[in-house]
Amino acid sequence: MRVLILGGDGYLGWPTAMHFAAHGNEVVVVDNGAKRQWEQEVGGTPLWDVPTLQRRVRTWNSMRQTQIKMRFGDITNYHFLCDKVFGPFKPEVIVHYAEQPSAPYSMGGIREAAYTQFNNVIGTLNVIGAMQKYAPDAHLIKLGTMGEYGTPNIDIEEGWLELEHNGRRDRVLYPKRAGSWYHQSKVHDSHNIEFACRVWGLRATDLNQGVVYGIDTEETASHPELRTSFHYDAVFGTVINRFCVQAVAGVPLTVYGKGGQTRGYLNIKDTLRCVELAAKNPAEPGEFRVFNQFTEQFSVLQLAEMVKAAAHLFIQVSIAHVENPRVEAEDHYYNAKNTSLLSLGLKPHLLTKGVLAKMIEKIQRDKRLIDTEIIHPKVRWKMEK
Ligand code: USQ
Repeated sequence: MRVLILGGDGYLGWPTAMHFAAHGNEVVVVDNGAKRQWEQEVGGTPLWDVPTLQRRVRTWNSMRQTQIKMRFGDITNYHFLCDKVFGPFKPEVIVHYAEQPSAPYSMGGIREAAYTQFNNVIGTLNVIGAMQKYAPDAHLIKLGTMGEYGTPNIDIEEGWLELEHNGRRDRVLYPKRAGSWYHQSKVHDSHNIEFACRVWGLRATDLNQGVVYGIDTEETASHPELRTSFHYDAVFGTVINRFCVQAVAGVPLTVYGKGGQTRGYLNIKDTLRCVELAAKNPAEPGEFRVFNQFTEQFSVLQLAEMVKAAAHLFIQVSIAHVENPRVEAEDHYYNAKNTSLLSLGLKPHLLTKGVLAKMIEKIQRDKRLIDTEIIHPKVRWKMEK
């Protein structure tokens, strides 16, 4: 397959590019290096230095037969996307990660909120526009988020809800109640993509992904210059990765508030497998399909206890209930469906003590690299007046 990876320099984009190339697909990655600028802006650089995308592509191409090609540019520029990417490459599969991915970043102020929504919503609109023009039969695999649903007091379905109202029935998009300007941007994307499928007959899979954790995939582990980013700061680090670093640094684990916040989680290796399964089993023309992409549900406090237990043989870990910088329910009902990817053949890598212990051990070897200044959250959901 000709596979286009948008956002190929990111935590998930780069491993996905290598995964598709390793399985014999023709891969083009696109990135504008924006994530590296946001890291500078908030002082949240990854634990291990990440070689430039150019260097990682060169390293991959020197080692493997299936080459990765790269285009440097911004997908909010429609002409770039058409003339340099879609026109020449005519992708069959588009995997779209090219978005500002951090909820705290988007809550930093109205500038950050507007930037996040412009970058994400306009970027995605350009992608569906270019698809319609150059690759109308291609399959869009869009990374959405479980955070689009929020924490409703009913079961979370996979994107759609069968509804009966005043004696009539219909199938509607599941109601959304996102928890940040970032999560809102993904809600807007979902609505725009559904419209494009309905009106232009495009085919799309919205992968509503949970919180990802992990350091390595098969390909990133194969050479130090092929590694992906691993964030632990309060803006770009996700909670399990952060807790593992905090355990090693000797900082009490930062459970926000009561810690009853429950979310879906998955290993980075499963992200790649889910995207691959979606690519091999495409949506039909005109179909807007939603898969909930997570393998397990945990509360934040459960996670902290699991990290503490996994670290316990070699480090003493304590748990702190810090004031929650976010506005979110800390004690709520949560029951989300995730059967679609399992029925396509996903075999989950579960979060066990062993997996956490391996992450902690690896971080421990480079403990000196941890900057404890970037661990505590500074962005608050309620803006200063
Ligand atoms: N949390 C803590 N302590 C911390 C960090 C986080 O208690 O030190 C809590 C948060 O308050 C939240 C939960 O852990 O309730 C998850 O937070 P997170 O920062 O790991 O994840 P989130 O902000 O939800 O966003 C991440 C990714 C985003 C993706 C999303 C999936 O950054 O790109 O869309 O996970 S989901 O959460 O399902 O929406």
